[in-house]
Amino acid sequence: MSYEYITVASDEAVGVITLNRPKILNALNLQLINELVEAMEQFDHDPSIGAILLTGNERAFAAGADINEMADASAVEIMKRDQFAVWDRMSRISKPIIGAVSGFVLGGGCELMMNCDIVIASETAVIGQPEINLGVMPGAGGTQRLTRAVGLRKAMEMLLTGDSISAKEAWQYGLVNRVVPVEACFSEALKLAKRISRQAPLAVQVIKKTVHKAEDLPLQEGMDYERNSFYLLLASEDRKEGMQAFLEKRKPRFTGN
Ligand code: CO8
Repeated sequence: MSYEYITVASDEAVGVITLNRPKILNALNLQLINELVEAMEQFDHDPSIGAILLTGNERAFAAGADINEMADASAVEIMKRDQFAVWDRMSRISKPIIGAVSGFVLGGGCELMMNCDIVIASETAVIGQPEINLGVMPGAGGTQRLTRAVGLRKAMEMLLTGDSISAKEAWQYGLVNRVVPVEACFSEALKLAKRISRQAPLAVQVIKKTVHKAEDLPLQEGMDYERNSFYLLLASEDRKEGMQAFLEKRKPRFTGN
């Protein structure tokens, strides 16, 4: 499969996707998002891949939705495009997505970052939801995921002013996991993705799904979900292998069964 606006590669068991529209700061047009989700789904179905790494370039992870594509479209046209349906597919990817973000992470770019499960940010990252400056608002989760991540007051300030925050501030608010020098961003994220890709695949996917349930479910329902997931993993071959390997003082050989 060849893509125009992304590049795709693999490194050991990590599927690497790089946004590739550098001239306009990786602005997210419909085709790019479609390509991105297609590539993610391919990695998700590929048993040789254990984690997905999503990145941009040093100047921009992504500076938001492609404003050229939206500027003249009517509300009805945009509604009929149903462009957010493809974003919903992204949130159903079962393997962990690690983001490596530098430079501009704005609007739809910030929403894309928030679709990642773990984020390594460069010291240069500038993160925000500036849609209000265009007279609009986020449409791919910016009001919901940002509020869950940083809390109501900080989200309200960012969304109503359109002001960006630095990587360090994003880290203080728990919006990114780690801040590293720009030259180390990709390699740190890759190292982490490789570590996770070597874990028991079923456990990785079930843990990801169960953690996301914490965003939606009341505590007791989440606990019940967790317990059922726990019992499910007890039935796996990898559980036998993991525990046997511990007892035999050797490294486990997980197969994903
Ligand atoms: N869309 C289209 N083109 C863009 C975008 C964008 N979001 N951002 C930058 N560009 C283009 C510029 O027009 C410019 O093109 P050209 O060279 O042809 O003039 C090129 O990228 C370089 O940009 P600048 O010259 O402006 O570079 P600066 O370093 O001076 O400024 C900024 C960088 C601050 C990032 C500035 O470009 C900017 O403010 N960009 C817009 C940021 C923004 O408002 N993002 C939010 C967009 S709306 C949105 O994301 C809604 C989300 C809804 C859901 C998502 C659905 C997909």
